[in-house]
Amino acid sequence: MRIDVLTLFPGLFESPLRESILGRAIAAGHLSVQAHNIRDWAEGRHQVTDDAPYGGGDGMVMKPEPVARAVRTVKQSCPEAMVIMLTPQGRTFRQADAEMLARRPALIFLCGRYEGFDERIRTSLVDAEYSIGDYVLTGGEPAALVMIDAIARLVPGVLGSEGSAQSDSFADGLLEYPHYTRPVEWEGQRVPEVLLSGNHAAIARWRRRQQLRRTRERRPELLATAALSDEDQEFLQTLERNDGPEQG
Ligand code: 4FV
Repeated sequence: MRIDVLTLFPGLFESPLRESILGRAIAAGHLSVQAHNIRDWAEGRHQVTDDAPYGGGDGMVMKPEPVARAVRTVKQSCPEAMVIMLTPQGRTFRQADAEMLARRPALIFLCGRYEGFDERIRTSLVDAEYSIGDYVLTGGEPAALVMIDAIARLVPGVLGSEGSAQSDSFADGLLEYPHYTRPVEWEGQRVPEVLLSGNHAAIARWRRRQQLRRTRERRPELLATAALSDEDQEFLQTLERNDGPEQG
């Protein structure tokens, strides 16, 4: 997969893309990530990339011309690339979006600053708009990094031994089950016996029930879209019936 990022601060992508899983994946050639400075496509001695908003108001707006030149230049070498604008007005990024985007050959992320982009960028050059959440960032760069991380780990070969994406939170639409490792006893807290039993069917059943319980408690709205078996439904009904003490 090829990823290009258009930003006024390409330095923000250096270390995150050098470290750990992403760093190794890029070094191994599983994906390429290039950050380009939009200012390189701005004209004039001062390479201006932003200007005052028509109609007045605070802040500055990113000019269309440098961004358009940047997008068109990158697309010359990658016509199939999907152009993604990071904006609080975009659809909220979800795991399903990460799975869909991870199947694309190439992505171009447009990172805004100040009040954002001139509207004509959105209407003439953008294929999709994403938000990572209902809060305001200083720029689209952190949002692009979040999306790149969530997408890259789904690219074949990236995760390697670090575990599989199959057992992810949200992979089956539910929150993940609790994890335990050594020591078996820590500050008086013991690892649940079933996990020490070696009985894989019982362990799988316990984990599934933990997922259902935790999702019901913390994100009940997810249950409506999760793929639930009859056994799952029965277990949820028992929880419904007796919101009493924990059941193994
Ligand atoms: C954002 C978000 C976000 C808005 C103005 C950058 C900022 C500034 N992007 N999800 N939330 N962007 O807050 O994606 O230009």
